[in-house]
Amino acid sequence: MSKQSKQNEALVTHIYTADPSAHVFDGKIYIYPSHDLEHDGESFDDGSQYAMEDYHVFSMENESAPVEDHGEVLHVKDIPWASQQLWAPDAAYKNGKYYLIYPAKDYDGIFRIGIATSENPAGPFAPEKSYIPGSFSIDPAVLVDNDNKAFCYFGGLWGGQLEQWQTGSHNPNGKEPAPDQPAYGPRIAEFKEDMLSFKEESKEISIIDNEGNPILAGDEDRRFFEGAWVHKYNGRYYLSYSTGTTHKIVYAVGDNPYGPFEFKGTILNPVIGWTTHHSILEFNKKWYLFYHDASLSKGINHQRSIKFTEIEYDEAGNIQTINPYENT
Ligand code: FUB
Repeated sequence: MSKQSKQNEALVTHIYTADPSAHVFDGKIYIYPSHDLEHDGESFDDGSQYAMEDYHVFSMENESAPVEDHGEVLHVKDIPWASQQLWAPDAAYKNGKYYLIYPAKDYDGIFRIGIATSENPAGPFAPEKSYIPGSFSIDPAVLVDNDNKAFCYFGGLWGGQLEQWQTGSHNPNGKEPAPDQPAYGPRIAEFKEDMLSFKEESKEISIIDNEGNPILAGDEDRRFFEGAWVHKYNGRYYLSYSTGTTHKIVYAVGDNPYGPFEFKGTILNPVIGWTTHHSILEFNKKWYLFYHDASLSKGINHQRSIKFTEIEYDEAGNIQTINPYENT
C-alpha cells in the first residue's frame, strides 16, 4: 500500500522527480514535475547532466493522502520538434481541456516551449506538431487569471539560454549583463484563446526594489535566475522565482500580470542540491509550496525529489520564510 504524504518528505520515491508544478483540478491536487533519470555522469553549468526524456503526472486526493503515479504521459520520442531535455513543465485548464506546457531542445539545441493537450488532468497528453512560435528558453508557468486570460511566464539563465534572446532574435553568444546593470527579467506573453500560440510578442518583466530601482545582475540574492511562478493572493500578483547561484526561492509583488513586481523577500532558504524550483497553490483554504531537493539521492544534483510544505502570510500579505530542514 502507498504511504500517506508528509510535508517536507520526498513525495515520490520510486523515481526521481523535480520542478513540481501543482494545481487543483477536479478537487484533487495534481502535480506535474519533470523526471530525472539516474546516471553516473558529471554536472555542468549548462544543465546538460539532466537526463530528462518524459513526464509522469501525480495526484493526491488531499494533502495527506498517498500520491498516485499516473504513469508516463508524454515522451520526447513522440514530440516531432523536440530532440532532448524535457525540463520543468506546467499545466493549465481552459476551454474544457488540460494543457501541458513544457520546454525542450529542438534539433538545433535551442530551448523552445511546446504544448500538449488532454481531456484528462492525468493525461496522456498529445503534443502539437511544432513549438509555440516566438517561444524560447525554459520553465514555462501559466496563470489563468480571473477574467480567463491566460499568461505564460518563462525564462532561465545559463543552460536555460535566456541571455541568448536579449536582442529580439537568437544570439548564441549572448551573455549575462555586467553586475551593475539591471538583471534580465523573466518573460511574459498572453496566450491566444485556443492556448496553442501567443497573442503577442513576449515582454520582459521588471523586478524592482522598494525604491523603484531595477534589481541588478550582481545582486544574486534577489535577481531572477529561473523557475518563475505567479499566483494571486488578496487580488495582488505574486511573482516567485529561483535565484540560481544563491539557491533561494524569493518573491516580488505587483498589481498587474505584466508587473512591475516589487521585491519582497525569501520564501525558501537553500535546499540540498544546486537547483531549487517551486510552485504555490491554495487547497482547502491553506497555501502550499511544492519544491524539490536532492536529499533522497544524498545530494546528487541531477537526481531530485519533489516535496511540499505549508506556507503562511502575515496580515500585510508577506510570506513567511521557510527553513526547509527545521522540524524534520
Ligand atoms: O530540471 C531542469 C532545470 O533545473 C529546470 O528547468 C530548472 O528550473 C532547474 O530546476
